[in-house]
Amino acid sequence: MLFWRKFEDKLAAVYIQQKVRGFLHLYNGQEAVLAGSLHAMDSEKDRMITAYRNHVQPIGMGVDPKRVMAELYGKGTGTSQGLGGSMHIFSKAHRFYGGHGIVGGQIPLGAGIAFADKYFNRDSVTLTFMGDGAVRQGSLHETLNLATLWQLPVVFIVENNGYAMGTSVVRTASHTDIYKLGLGYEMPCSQVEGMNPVDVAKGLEPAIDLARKGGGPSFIEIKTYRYRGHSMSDAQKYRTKKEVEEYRKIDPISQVLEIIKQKKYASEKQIKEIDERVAKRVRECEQYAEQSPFPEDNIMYDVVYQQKDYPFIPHKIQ
Ligand SMILES: Cc1ncc(C[n+]2csc(CCOP(=O)(O)OP(=O)(O)O)c2C)c(N)n1
Ligand SMILES: [Mg+2]
Repeated sequence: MLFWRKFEDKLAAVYIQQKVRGFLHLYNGQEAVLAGSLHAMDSEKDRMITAYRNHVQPIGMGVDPKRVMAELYGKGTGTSQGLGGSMHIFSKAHRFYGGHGIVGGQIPLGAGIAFADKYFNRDSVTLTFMGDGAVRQGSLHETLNLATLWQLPVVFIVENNGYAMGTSVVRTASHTDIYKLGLGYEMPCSQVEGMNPVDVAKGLEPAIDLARKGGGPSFIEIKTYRYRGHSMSDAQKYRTKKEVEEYRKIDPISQVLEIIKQKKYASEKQIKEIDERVAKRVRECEQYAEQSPFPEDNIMYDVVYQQKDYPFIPHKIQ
């Protein structure tokens, strides 16, 4: 979690220097959701799909963080050869399916991936993440209906961080217990505290087990919080500094550090070494991204069209 936090702090810094362009949505504060999920899932076979707040999930799934940083820099060594950018990290090899900028767009795709697993008799489970804003999209309801009907091996996970851009959940929902949306589809559903990875793991394990055993989908709401703005261009007029400070008091990294110290899982010296190792790895990612070349212009013709004789291909830049 510390590495993810520092990795994204670095992204914020290089974004201000305009080395990373476009939008940048950071995950700071929500790390326990990912840490708990990774613990609960089977790292050998399960899959993950999420929205655009997607820099650290692929790292958690095993993608080399250098390649993630290079992708954000738009460099040819990035996960999508620099053509995806911040919102579209993807690695089929690591079973991480993006990275989606259309709010709620990943929800039916997550069910589709689960459909393929069921169809081919594979016992993988797909964790399909979405925000509290995404649950107001019609596609959620179409997907929940079919996922239950077909008993797909998928867990729908709502990361309720309280806001969709600048709009709070209370301003857009007639009821704020988002997990209850699952009741309408007779799907197991529950609400989980999301600032501690242990709570998250315990909340997700039964749902993942059920999906793997053929028991169909679940709908889990995880209560979390983001410290930074929606994206880097957010003046955050919709919330108070005090509110952010209150959540920082239950910061997932501090909570875990406290347990490590109390239970003497690591000495002060070892903790310091971890801090140094994290800082070094982040520096290595930055250097790699800085030193990598931009992709060749022509690559856009090679990556868009599968069909080899597509009419545009002869127009390749000479
Ligand atoms: C279909 C669609 N509508 C609107 C937007 C603009 N938009 C981008 S992010 C966002 C808010 C989504 O909030 P939430 O689902 O809670 O995710 P969070 O950013 O909190 O992680 C909106 C409305 C979009 N990208 N796609
Ligand atoms: Mg949100």
